[in-house]
Amino acid sequence: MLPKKLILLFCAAIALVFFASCSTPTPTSTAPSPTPQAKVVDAIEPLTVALAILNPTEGNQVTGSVKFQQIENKITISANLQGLQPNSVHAWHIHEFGDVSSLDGTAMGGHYNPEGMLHGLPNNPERHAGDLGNLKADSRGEVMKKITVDNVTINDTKNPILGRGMIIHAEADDGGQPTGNAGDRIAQGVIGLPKA
Ligand SMILES: [Cu+2]
Ligand SMILES: [Zn+2]
Repeated sequence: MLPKKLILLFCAAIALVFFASCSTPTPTSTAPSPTPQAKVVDAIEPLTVALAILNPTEGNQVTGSVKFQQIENKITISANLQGLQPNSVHAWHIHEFGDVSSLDGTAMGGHYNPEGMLHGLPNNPERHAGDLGNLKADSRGEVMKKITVDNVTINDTKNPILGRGMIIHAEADDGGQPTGNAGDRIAQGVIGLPKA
């Protein structure tokens, strides 16, 4: 038979362990947790496609999309728009910011111009990188137009356009300074990554 004193001591020890384990959060592991390893990718993974879905600014009805397809150093830009006045002509530009937070499109900033050029039409080597010239609507107020340029890339080092803004204007671009006298911004969209 164990002495009473020893039994009491044993019970006290058990109680102590029990309370200690209840009150102290138990670490899940005593070993230091491994540092999560970031996936290593190239600084620039070149993309070949981008898409801007255009929505009308306040008081306008123009909708559509602009697709960008890059093959080596050339980008084909395809506009597909609806809701314009029949046979009307409209400037289209890439603007600095892909920011649709203003109802009139002004949060998109000025023409995308990383090279510090003057404004111009696409046949002029002196032009903003974002100067795409004009679109002409057909008799139903629709546009299907493709142009190919070599002064921008989707996300490469030369004038990358991903994340910037696509704007359709109320008037034609006459090539004049500083921005072609193209009037209000009637549709806007962010140049982003398409799902497919
Ligand atoms: Cu513009
Ligand atoms: Zn311009």
